[in-house]
This record gives sequence, C-alpha cells and structure tokens, in this order.
Amino acid sequence: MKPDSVALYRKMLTCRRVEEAIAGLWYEGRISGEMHLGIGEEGINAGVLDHLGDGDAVALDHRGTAGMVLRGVDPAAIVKECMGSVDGLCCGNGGHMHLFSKQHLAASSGIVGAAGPAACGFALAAQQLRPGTVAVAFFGEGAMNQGMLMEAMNLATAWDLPVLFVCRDNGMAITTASASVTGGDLQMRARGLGVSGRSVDGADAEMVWRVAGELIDRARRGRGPAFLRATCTRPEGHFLGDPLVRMARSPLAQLKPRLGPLVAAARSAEGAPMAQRVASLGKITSMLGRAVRTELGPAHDPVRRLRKRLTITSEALVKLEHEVEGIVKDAVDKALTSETANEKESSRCGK
Ligand SMILES: Cc1ncc(C[n+]2csc(CCOP(=O)(O)OP(=O)(O)O)c2C)c(N)n1
Repeated sequence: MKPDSVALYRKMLTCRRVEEAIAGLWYEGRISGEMHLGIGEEGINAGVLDHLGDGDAVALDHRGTAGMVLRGVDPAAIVKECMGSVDGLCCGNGGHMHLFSKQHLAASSGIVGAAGPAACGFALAAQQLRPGTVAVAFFGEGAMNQGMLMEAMNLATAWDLPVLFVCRDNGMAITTASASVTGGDLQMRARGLGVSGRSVDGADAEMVWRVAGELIDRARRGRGPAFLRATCTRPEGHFLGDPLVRMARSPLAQLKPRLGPLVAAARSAEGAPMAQRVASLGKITSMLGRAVRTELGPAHDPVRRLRKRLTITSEALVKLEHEVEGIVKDAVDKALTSETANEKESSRCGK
C-alpha cells in the first residue's frame, strides 16, 4: 500500500493551520481556559484517519481538534465551540475537550483513557449494526496507565471488536515523565491483553499511513483489535502557555520573577529536607532540558518532513499551500463574523 502523499500533506497542513489559528485566538484572549492542541501529531492523526470512511467511528481525547477536522467536521463550528459560542459544534457546552458530532460518528472526552471504552462501544455497534466498519481510539501514553483503557483492550479482545487503539507517545503526561511511572513495555502490555500491534515514528506520516492501513484492514476483516504506538514531539508542551516551554524558550525573562521565591524557599528552615529539595531542583532542570529539546526540528516535524519528500513542482506546492491557507482563513473569518448566536442555533441547543 502506498499513500497519496500530496493528499496526506494537504490534510496535515490543514490541521496545522486550523490549530495555529486556534492558538492565535487563545493568545488574543478570545478562547478561555486551558488549550491542548495536537501540533506535532499531524502525521499520526492524518496517517491513521486517512483510512476511515463513512460508517467508521473515532473516539478522541483532550487533543481532538485535528481528528474532528480530518473526519470532515466544519472547522468554523470547531472554532466557535472553542470560543464557547452557542452556535459552536456542541452549542458551546463542550469546549475543545468535548467535541462531538453524531453525524461524523466522532466523540472526544477530556477524561484520560475514556477514548478506549468509547471506541469499544463504537466498535460493538460496528460489529452488530455495520459489519465491515471499524472504530479508532486516540490517546496519549499517559492513558496507558489508566485502568479503563486496559479494561477496554481486554473486552476488545474477548469480543473480537474491530478497533484500533492508537497511542501517541510523547513521553510526557503533563509534567510527569511517563517512563518514571510506567512498568514494562507498552506493546507487551497490550499483547498481554490479546491486542497485538506495531510501533512507528509518528513524525513519518507515510510510515504511519502504511502501518495503520494494515492494522485497520485486519480489524475491518474481522480479525480483532490492534494497537499502534506512534512516537511524537509536541513543541507547545502540555497546553498553550506551558510554563516549562516558556522557561525553556526565554529562560532569563521567565526566571527573573521566580528567582527570589526560589532562593527564599531553598534557604527556609521549614519544609522538605534539603536532599529532597536538591533532588526536586535536579528534576526541574532535567524537565527544562526536555522542554528545550521538544522544539520541532525538521526531523520531528511531520509536516515539514513530508513536504520535503513530495515530488510535485514547487509551483504546485505553493498553490496547494495557498489553497489550504485560504480555506482555513475563510473558516476562521466565518467563525468570527457570526459571533453572536442566531435564533435558529439557539433553539437547536435548547437555549
Ligand atoms: C482520569 C483523568 N485523570 C487525570 C486527568 C488530568 N489530565 C489531563 S491530561 C493528563 C495527561 C495525559 O497524558 P497523555 O495521556 O500522555 O496525553 P498528552 O496530554 O500527553 O497528549 C492528565 C493527567 C484527567 N483529565 N482525567
């Protein structure tokens, strides 16, 4: 199997531009609350979801924006939902973490691990009502330590469900290095529950596409669940404005206001023993080092990496990029110009 790399690039670039636009609105204060985006994960999202068609379902986590875009949800409705607007995708009740579209069989949840059971529900419906269709669950490696995800894998095997579990592994769960709280190997853990699979470099979209294609095809043919672990680098950290990332990018400006309290805390006679304080400082320093390294270099940026491999002319590439940028700009303009809820939308939402 070989992907249509130009089409794949178009999809990835669309996700990147939509999420950058959302980030811009968040920095302008037009979107409130924590904002989790999937910048850096486009190769995984597009490489997997490119294989889904009508009747297939997807369960997403707190980084579900790109998944929704890739399933065909109107980006303007997503942007409005992020803004808490009554004419957003979920009437402004869900925000970016709880995007839901019945029409697209796509649901997301901010409860870590919840994509597992939700995808099993979708897969059970697929098995009973829509044979030949599949469900996909997306989650981070932190969710692999959540009981409900393990229970979901267990049932998926016991009931032979057509589901692909996709683990986007960036090695961090908020500020916890996942390796420090994870026993054993994730592939072996899944295999222990009867779910076999593969590991790939998630920055290589074409490779993700190939491997995901095989696993989804297997599930579609009734051969049970599969697990895909795809590594990735996320330049924005856990959420927009992540203090670790800010500190790594401009240490002097960020450390200045924190230095006084840090020194005072270190010299205080009360509190944790000195050895523990020194160990904590060591941990913070190593986390900072990791945050510096998460800057998206060309090898870790799935969008730039695929762009380099395209064999189309530079004119065609520029045209494609202009088109994508125009489409995303129109969607964001549409979301911003209809900022006040109209009556029809208000009644759809029961407001
Ligand atoms: C059940 C549950 N526990 C804790 C949280 C708080 N929380 C939100 S995101 C997150 C980290 C998730 O890490 P990971 O699954 O690796 O996903 P990532 O954010 O790295 O994409 C945690 C602990 C939550 N939302 N739900």
